Amino acid sequence: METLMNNNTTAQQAMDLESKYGAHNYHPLPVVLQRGEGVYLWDVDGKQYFDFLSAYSAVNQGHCHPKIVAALVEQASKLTLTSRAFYNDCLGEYEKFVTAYFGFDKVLPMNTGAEGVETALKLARKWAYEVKGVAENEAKIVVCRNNFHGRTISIVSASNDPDAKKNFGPFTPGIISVEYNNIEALTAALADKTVAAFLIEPIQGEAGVVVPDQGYLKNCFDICKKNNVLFIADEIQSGLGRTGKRLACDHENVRPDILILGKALSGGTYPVSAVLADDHIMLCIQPGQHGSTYGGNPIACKVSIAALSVLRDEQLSENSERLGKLLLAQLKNLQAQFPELVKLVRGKGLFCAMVITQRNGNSAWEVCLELAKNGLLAKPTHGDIIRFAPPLVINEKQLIECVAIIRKTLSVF
Ligand code: IF1
Repeated sequence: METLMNNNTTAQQAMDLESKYGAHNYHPLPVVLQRGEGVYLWDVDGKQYFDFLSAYSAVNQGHCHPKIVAALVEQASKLTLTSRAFYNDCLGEYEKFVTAYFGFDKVLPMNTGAEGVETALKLARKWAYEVKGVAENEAKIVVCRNNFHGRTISIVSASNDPDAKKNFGPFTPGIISVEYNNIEALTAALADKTVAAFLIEPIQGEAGVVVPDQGYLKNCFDICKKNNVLFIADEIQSGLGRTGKRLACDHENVRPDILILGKALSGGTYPVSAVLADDHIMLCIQPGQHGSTYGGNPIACKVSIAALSVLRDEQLSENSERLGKLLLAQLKNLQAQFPELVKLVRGKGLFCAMVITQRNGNSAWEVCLELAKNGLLAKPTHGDIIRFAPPLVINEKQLIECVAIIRKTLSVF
């Protein structure tokens, strides 16, 4: 594959090594990154880029945020891992901090997003049997079509994406899928008394930043309450300032029964995820029934406190809300300017997407290659969608520069 910068052997070597020795489970853009700071990335040739993917919203606080890195380094030289067989002097402090931050009684710390989702599903099932009174092995989970919640077998069992799913069966039973943004479909599904929980991305990320109608989340929550069903929000991607509020659920004043966080919970420095719930749910899980070697380790705890402090102290949700409006307005201008090429733009906060008119089957990929040449990194999804999600530390001047890059790029197609 040709690199963006010609005649450079370092970049080509790095890509060749991955291709030869790594599993082929990804198809990256041909850019080999070496360094990051704030909204910027640099490749091995020293070329500078704006990052408009933010590692799928894990680096909301910007690359290598000095306060988060300092927390990581300080704790790494002191104590890294004890396992949960013993207490450590960081976990309780973190648990108090994160539960106060989001307003829940308890937290269960894990590492990756998928583990967070699995934890929430296990918790919901346990609650269904022990509190709601569902008959053994009968509990159901309702999910939305076109969801993305991760890649474990149970989670892909809830997917309808053929790539995510095909030939990974047999699948976990007890999952019902309903159309997203369709309140009647959810109402019908929840008539089943064996439903434990409804799992939802408040804004669907992988589906292409699909924003549901105003009021949909609140309606879903109310229907869940009416039917004694837990409302589980997967805010792994939509949370932590990305959509212009602390959580995407905050836009409709919905407080989920179970909240799943990941990605930016560590500002991109360490795998940290968390499941938050109140006691009447969380205490359904007792010692020995769930856990993880690394979950709640001292580094993760210190890093997460730093990452959440940065979000709050630097008012990144507010910046995302303000600049998100500007970005969406500018993208709408571009749509008006290039109506043949840009089919649709949408988004909330600094979580935006552009739908490209398909001409040769992969035009979003071609646009992303050209964007990269012009110094902006974004990732195509579903062949025709480009997400625009810069770190939330971006400022107005930088954002305007980025819009100019996008305009210049679109003009050559
Ligand atoms: C990959 C997508 C983004 C997520 C939500 C759970 C997880 C994710 C809402 C799992 C992960 C990632 C994973 C990444 C691609 C990416 C992604 F395009 F696939 F959908 F961000 F848009 N819930 N999303 O978005 O978290 O276990 O990965 O920590 O390469 O698979 P994880």
